[in-house]
Amino acid sequence: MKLLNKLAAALAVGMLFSAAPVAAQEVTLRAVTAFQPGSTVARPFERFVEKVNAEGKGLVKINLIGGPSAIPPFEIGNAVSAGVVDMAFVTTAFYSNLLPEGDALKLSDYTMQELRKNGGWELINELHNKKMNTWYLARTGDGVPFHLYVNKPVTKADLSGLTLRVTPVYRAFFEALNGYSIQTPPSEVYTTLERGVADGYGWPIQGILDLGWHEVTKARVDPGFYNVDVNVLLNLDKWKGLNDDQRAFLNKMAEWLESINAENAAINAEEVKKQAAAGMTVYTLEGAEREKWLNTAREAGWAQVMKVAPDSAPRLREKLSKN
Ligand code: 173
Repeated sequence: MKLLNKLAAALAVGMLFSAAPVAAQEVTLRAVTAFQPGSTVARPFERFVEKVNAEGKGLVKINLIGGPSAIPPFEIGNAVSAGVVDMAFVTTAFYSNLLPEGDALKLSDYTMQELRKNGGWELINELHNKKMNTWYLARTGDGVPFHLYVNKPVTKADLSGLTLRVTPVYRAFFEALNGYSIQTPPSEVYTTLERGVADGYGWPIQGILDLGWHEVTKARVDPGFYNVDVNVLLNLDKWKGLNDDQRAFLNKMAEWLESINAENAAINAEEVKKQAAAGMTVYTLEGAEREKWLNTAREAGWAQVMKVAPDSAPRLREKLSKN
């Protein structure tokens, strides 16, 4: 009898284990990207999705449901925050309504690898957790500067008389140099330039040609400024609902995604060549004008973070900035 009881108990336990959700059950994450599918800015995330789906079989699958035509770029932060999607590839400039101090990421003087060691990532992630219910999984765009592109000459660190298409990335900087700014999503840049509604726009060094914008752009202003941040965010409840293996796997994939930021220097150099080959010229600011350009970019950027997020700005500057 005792033996039978033991056997029954063992069987029950066995059944319990086999009936319980198996640790290795695959989760499917619905993802959106804020950038034109196939374009240079979107590619790192697309490669990430391919890698996760190839190596995560039985564990994690990403279903990329679309780009900016699925969810407008400035809505993507809300969508991932509310769990309408599980994962988003989006820049902080598109979710400044939820996390105004996200502006500080472009001002970072450290690589993501350094920020993961010096506590910078913890602070960034904590702000994403608390203020927008997301987990900050990874950042691309490290080592990619932004530039001003123009159809009128810029020979000094002075943008008086120019109307410039912006997002929150560039607004404070261009306005500090007396430029007049209008905000549009990337999808409206071409027509804004074609119709002469703007004399120029901000954009990273990468991606001008695949968007066809060289057709409506005469020149680029050098030097570039800031560092692009395009981030992989997960809805925080979704992240917490994953098991340890799934989280560990995604962290490993995130580390890979950030490691390919090292490719950016070579991609940037190629883009410079492509722009020249397409007939775009360059206005290069030098000496005191260059200094003023870069100092204004940095100081106007931090002043803006201080204005919109006085609580977190000093902590962010301490962790992210070398000066
Ligand atoms: O739309 C933009 O100019 C912008 O803010 C941005 C940010 C990161 C990458 C590409 C564009």
